[in-house]
Amino acid sequence: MNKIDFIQLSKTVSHALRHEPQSYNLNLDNQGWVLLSDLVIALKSKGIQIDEFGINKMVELSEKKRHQILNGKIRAYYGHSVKDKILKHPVVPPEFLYHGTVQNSLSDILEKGLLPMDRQYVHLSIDRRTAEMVGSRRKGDLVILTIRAKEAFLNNIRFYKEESGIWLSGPIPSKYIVE
Ligand code: HQG
Repeated sequence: MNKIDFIQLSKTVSHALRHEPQSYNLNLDNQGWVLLSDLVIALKSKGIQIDEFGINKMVELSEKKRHQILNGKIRAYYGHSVKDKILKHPVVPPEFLYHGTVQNSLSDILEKGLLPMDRQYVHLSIDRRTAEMVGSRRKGDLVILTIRAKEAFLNNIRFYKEESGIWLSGPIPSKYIVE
C-alpha cells in the first residue's frame, strides 16, 4: 500500500470512527473505542482489504495524529459528530488557546460565541501556527482568534486535551474571544 492509499484509508477510518459507525456496523463505546479486529471486518465489508498491521502503519505514518490504537482497540482522538457524547476528562487549559477560522464566520462567532457546529466539541489549537493550518482548510480570508482559555475555565467552561495536541471545549462565549 502506498502513501496515497493510507491517506484515503485514514479518511475512511475517520468517517467510521467520528461520524457514521453504524453504517460500518460498529458500536463506539463511551470513549469512542472499537476493537481493531472489528474495524478490519467493517472495512472488509466496504471492499477495503487491510489487516491490523496495515491500520497500525496508517496511524503511525499519519502526520496529524487523528487516531489512537491501544490494547487491541482504536478510536478517533477528536472530531466526533455521533449522537452519543464521547466522554472526555476536563483539564486546566493554558492561559490562551487559538482558533483558526475565516472572515465570513467572524461576525456570527463574535455574536454567538464559538460553537461546536456539526461536532460534539469546539476544536482549539495550542498555538497560532496550528490554528493557521486549521483555518486554511476553509475558503476565504484567514482569521486567528485568541481564546482567553484560563479565564473561561475559571468561569466553568470545560476544556479537554487530546494526546494528539488538539484541545476541545464546550461552547466559548464571545467575551473570552479576542480578535
Ligand atoms: C466555525 C480538522 C459561525 C468554526 C481540523 C469553523 C481541526 C462558527 C466551523 C478539526 C461558529 C466548524 C476541527 C459560529 C464556530 N458561527 N461559524 N457561532 N462557531 N464556527 O471543521 O475547528 O483534519 O467543525 O470557526 O484540522 O475548523 O479532520 O471545526 O470554521 O483539527 O483531523 O464553524 O478538524 O481536523 O468547522 O476543525 P469544524 P474546525 P482533521
